[in-house]
Amino acid sequence: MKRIFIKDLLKEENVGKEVEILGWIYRMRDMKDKIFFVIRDSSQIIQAVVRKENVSEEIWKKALKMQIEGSVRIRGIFKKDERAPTGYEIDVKDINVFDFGEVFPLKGDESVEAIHRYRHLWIRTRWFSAVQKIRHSLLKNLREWYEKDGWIEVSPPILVGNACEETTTLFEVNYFGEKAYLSQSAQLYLEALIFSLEKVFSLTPSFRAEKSRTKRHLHEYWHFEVEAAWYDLNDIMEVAEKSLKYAIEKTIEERKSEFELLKEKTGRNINDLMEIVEKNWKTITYREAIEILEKNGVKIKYGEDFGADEEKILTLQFDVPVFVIEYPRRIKAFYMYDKNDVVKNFDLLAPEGYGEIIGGSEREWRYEILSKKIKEWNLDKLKIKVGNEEISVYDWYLDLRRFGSVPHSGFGLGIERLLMWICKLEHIRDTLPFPRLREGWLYP
Ligand code: NSS
Repeated sequence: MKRIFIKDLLKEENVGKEVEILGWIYRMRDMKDKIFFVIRDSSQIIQAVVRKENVSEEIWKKALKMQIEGSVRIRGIFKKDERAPTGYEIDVKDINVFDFGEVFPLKGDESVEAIHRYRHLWIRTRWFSAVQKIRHSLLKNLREWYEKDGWIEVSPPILVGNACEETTTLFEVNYFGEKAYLSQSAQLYLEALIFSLEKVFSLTPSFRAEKSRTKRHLHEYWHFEVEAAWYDLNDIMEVAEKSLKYAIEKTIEERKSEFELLKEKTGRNINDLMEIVEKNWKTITYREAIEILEKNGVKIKYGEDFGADEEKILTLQFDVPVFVIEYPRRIKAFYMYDKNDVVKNFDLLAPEGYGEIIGGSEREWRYEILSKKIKEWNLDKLKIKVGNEEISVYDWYLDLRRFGSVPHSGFGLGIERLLMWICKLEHIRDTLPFPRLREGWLYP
């Protein structure tokens, strides 16, 4: 008999048929002369009833010995039952046990620490599986938008010799006696690739060693980055808005039942997301953002960066994602295009209090100005040996401005930040099976 997924079994046309499923015991209830199991596979759950009078003593004994998460093949008659959790049940004729299972250590109401200890088992939780399926669809649909729009996916390195963002948040690695780092961003490499491919993107892990322990910081996260020749700030903001809207809308269509499951856990309502996708997103300047914060009683001065608290207040003023543009040049990265004392950049803040999910900018493509900025940021002092030569680690990056430089722009999207908002999660750790959160989170 061919194996069938529970999701595909749950159909009127199968009523009365003998069926066979593979799965794990999700719940069980012993009623003396019957045992109610709920079986789960990767697709759905179904009730399975073992009636003492219907099965051999051997099967009855097996059923009694089963533990939560034990693994089985079950054969029986598929029936309609409105009281069952998914509307149908299997009247069991035979059970084939792969593993009875030991007493499962998780009950479902554990503390964060207890879950961490057993995270490798906790990830079987159904709502977590729903998050992973939504993640899969979001990534697929993002890629799809860029593919349709003519972008090329490339594979930049993770082991790198220089910083893209702040040097203070690098993880150091020993590269055959040389100092190397884990990449914070593929941006500089993507910039090198636009001169031949023009529109490129990559999906890579990025690493940040910052000590902050917030609900939205990981030390390892998945970074979706895009870079395009001839694009200015407005062009690249349009790309961000269009591609996100496409990916979110399509994911909602494809993952209705996962969102249904999630709604009970996190309260995410897909109608709210659809409304956000249908509206135009907002743009404000950094200066306007400061004014909004001041009006809301926040003590902040022009020139200071926003933390999670400030971003939260800002996002609550709007019912759509908001692009904050033109930050003071001193609080942003050296590679951003100078426009007087601000840079041509944007942060995209997700609504409902979530805050930054994208950081992007038009890049400084003028050789003289970039060269000066690298000195001003003290980055010219960083050297690397290439053959017998000792050169500045940013020399190759400056070369890009010496041989056919063009205006160009790009951004980086934090996949876990996006997923956290889409799923309405409270903490970023539940976007990944094995999050790297802080010391002690290398297990499992
Ligand atoms: O530091 S960023 O704001 N920008 C860059 O790295 C650029 N070099 C990207 C580019 O233009 N190609 O990070 C971009 C995004 C940010 O908006 C967050 O969504 C995410 O990366 N991000 C993080 N997610 C989770 N945890 C941490 N620690 C984190 N840091 C950034």
